[in-house]
Amino acid sequence: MSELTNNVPAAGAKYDETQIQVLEGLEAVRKRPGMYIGSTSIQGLHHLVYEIVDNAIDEALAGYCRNIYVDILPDNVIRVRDDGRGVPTGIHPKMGISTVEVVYTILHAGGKFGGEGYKVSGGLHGVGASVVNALSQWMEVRVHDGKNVHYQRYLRGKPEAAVQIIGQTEETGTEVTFLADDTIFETLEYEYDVLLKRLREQAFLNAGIHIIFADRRGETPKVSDLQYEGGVKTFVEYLNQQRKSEGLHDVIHIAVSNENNAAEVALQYTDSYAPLILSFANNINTTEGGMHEVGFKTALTKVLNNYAVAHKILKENDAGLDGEDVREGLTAVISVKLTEAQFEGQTKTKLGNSEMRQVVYQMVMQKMGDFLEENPSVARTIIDKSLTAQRAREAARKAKETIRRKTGLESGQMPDKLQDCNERDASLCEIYIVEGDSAAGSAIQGRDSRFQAILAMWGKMLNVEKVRADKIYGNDKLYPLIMALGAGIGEKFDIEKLRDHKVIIMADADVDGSHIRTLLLTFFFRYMRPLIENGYVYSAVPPLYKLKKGKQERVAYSDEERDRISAEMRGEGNAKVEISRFKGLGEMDPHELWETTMDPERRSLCRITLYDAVRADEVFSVLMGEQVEPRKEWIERNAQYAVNLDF
Ligand code: TSJ
Repeated sequence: MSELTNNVPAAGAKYDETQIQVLEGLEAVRKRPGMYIGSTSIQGLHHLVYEIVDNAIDEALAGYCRNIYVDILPDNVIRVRDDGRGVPTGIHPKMGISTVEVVYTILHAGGKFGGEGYKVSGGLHGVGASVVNALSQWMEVRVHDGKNVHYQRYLRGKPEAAVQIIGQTEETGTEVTFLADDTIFETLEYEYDVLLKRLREQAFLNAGIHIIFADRRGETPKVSDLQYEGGVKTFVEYLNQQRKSEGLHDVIHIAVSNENNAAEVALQYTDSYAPLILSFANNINTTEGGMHEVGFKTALTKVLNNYAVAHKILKENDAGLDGEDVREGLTAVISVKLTEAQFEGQTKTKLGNSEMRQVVYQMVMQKMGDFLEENPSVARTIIDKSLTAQRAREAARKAKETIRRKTGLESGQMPDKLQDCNERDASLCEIYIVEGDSAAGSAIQGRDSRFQAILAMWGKMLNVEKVRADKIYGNDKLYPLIMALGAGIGEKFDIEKLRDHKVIIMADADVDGSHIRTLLLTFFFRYMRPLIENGYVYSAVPPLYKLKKGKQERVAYSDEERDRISAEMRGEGNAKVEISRFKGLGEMDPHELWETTMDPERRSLCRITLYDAVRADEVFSVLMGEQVEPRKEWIERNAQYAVNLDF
């Protein structure tokens, strides 16, 4: 009772019941936060923001709110504000206390008191404001109802006092401010780019919504103004711009809706080869796909085959276009909204409602069919692209066969460019992928050949985003790499056969080095994804500076470290320290390279993991823009001297 003595119960008996519910609810959430927000990692932390913002988006979808302000304040305090109706401030009929307090303290209270209309947004777990409150050191809510400002503050979910009027106002809206609980979360440091990606997605999916997102932690605020009248159509244009693909026609947009559900698709074929299909159900990114995606893919294949046959582009006896053919270079966004969405799958991001397969299928058959008839030149462009893909698929199959026979892709013969190591237990082996012949030369001489293999790469690496699979197998850069790793590629990739459990990319710390790293990572992501998922890919961290004082020599991996070491070396006597910059790996002698970059006792390595493997799935090319980046995780020694590798 003690914490709540400030409250004035509106109806005594009810208040007691409510209190018990509150305390039990809070305890459950704080005891097992993962059950409510997935995890207590940075992803869980970001979920707190999504949960709150989703409430404001619901208000916007209900037609009562135009602007949503999201701010990261200094010390990682989050503030979300909308100009909607404001959470109702009256006494809740069932609970007997202010509805505001009900929303923020009772588990699953969100939405239940709301009126008609279906609630379509809702975070991954859709748990509501009370969960965020329970997981916050403190939270404050201010509701403007056009007359009064109602205020309540909570500590770890418990109200400090009853809802109070703290001022007058002519505006309406809800403002929530909170500081996540550092005894629950691994980190409180929000990543602006990650939040931005999700907020932008919401702005695309809910055309016209205006989200103003600002990071006010640093000296100069970073502000993004997100509003897209074109909705998913603009989303597709944005994706293509991000993945540097040229659209072959204007974006096609189709939509249907009835009282129970709504579906829309925007799509555009591009000059790229990989497909990029993003699907959403109730604004949640369904990375595992589901019924809406199945309906889309089935219908797209069928409607294009129907068109090709009807217009005699395909003859009766010709092989039909298959799914892969009609998706080559396609960028599409599928968005469905429905009541009672069922989310399935490992990460609960697969839509299970089977009625949505039919809804999307019917829509695509009908509306895409009509579109093709009305736009014969676009239809021709799409069919031609698919036919080319079909021929390439056939050619790729043959190429793979030939190369397999010619080069013994399955024979285990090692390429010339590989200097192998002696050890054969993969868990103890490392392979350095080294750019440039002189750097490779130093690496070969400097390495510990018992467990370190060196693969030399030279010249321009293939950008696998820009070619079809058949070009990969015979490529003179990739083929030795595939052979050296020994695990095959694509669907046949077998992590059990991998020959080295540390695959270390060693490239210069400059723009060219960064480019090579990006190309290699793109290749790994597209064709050897388990390599990244298992955490086997690393980036070597060469030093940036050499410091000399007489006979004494040291190296530094960052500007800060350079300054610190230089001060140390100078010592009391202010002796002269010569500082020089390493120009590149190529100019290091073997011994130097070993000591600074390859010796497990002294080097640093940066492990490449996907920041969020699930979300990254189909969007690596977008990722490789500057959206969500693979997490840079510093391991082994020197963890504190993080150098910006600029992926
Ligand atoms: F998450 C949250 F609850 F903390 C929260 C809610 C956070 C933010 C930033 C905004 C909101 C919110 C809730 N904005 N607008 C609303 N609207 C209502 O709660 C509301 C208002 C009136 C009526 C009605 O039927 O009259 C119904 C609802 C759901």
